Amino acid sequence: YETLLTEIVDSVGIITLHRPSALNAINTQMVEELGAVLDAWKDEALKAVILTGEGKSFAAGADISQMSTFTATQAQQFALHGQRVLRKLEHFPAPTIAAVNGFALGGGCELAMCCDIILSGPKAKFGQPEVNLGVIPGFGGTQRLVRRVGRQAALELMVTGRVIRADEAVSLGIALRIEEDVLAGAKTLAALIAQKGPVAVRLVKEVVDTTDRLDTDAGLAVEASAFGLCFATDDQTEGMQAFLEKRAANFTGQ
Ligand code: CO8
Repeated sequence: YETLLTEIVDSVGIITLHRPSALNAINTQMVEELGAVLDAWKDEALKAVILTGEGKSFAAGADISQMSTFTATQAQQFALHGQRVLRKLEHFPAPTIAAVNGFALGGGCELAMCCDIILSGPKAKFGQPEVNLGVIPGFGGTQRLVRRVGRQAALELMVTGRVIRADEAVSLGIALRIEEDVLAGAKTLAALIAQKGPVAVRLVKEVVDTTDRLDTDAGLAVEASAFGLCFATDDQTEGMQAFLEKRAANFTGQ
């Protein structure tokens, strides 16, 4: 890949957005390459995926120089393409962690919000400043920001384009917490997840994702089925046996 660095360490995938000369601005090539990595990794039985940015930026938005000459149809296609790829990230089978090291603006903030957990570096900046450019969010901000922070706070950010610091992002619920060394914090979190029963970890995410828009009774029925399914796995036998024998579990993901 030219716009991404990728590696897998101890079953944890790390994707680093890598266009440092443009603060990792998201262009068509980056969207395509991100989609390709996610496709390649979805059957790899990864325990977690970390998404971060090279240098002082996570991603400073979609690439303004590329977008500046778009026709309306090209802009719509770019948004739809980005939305499809970001949906793959959102529904990736393993938990995903955005390690936001710097600017997460516009499309960069929208990209981070597709991850299950956002950890923020102390100097990170979040915002949806599209209105400064005479446009609106196009990679899901009008949907995911509203769900994360509520309609009032989301609209205030989107109609003013106000850029916020890490502490406000945490208090609003955009990011979970601030980590002094955000990539190290994300790796520690991923390693903790990786110790758990792999089938159970995936099922937790799958149930949360698939029941998100259902009413509580329908969601509870899906949860009960998935809970039952756990009892058909070696991980459940091993996890409970290990507890009873007062030893660490040795999960196989089966
Ligand atoms: N696109 C392209 N290039 C960028 C972008 C960007 N979003 N952001 C920064 N760059 C480039 C700069 O042009 C500059 O390039 P050069 O060195 O060649 O002049 C380089 O990165 C460094 O940037 P700065 O010199 O500006 O760095 P500063 O530290 O002074 O400022 C900022 C950093 C505040 C982040 C500033 O660069 C900035 O305001 N960037 C734009 C932020 C922005 O408006 N983002 C939203 C973009 S719109 C969007 O994301 C829509 C998403 C939905 C798309 C849906 C499809 C249609």
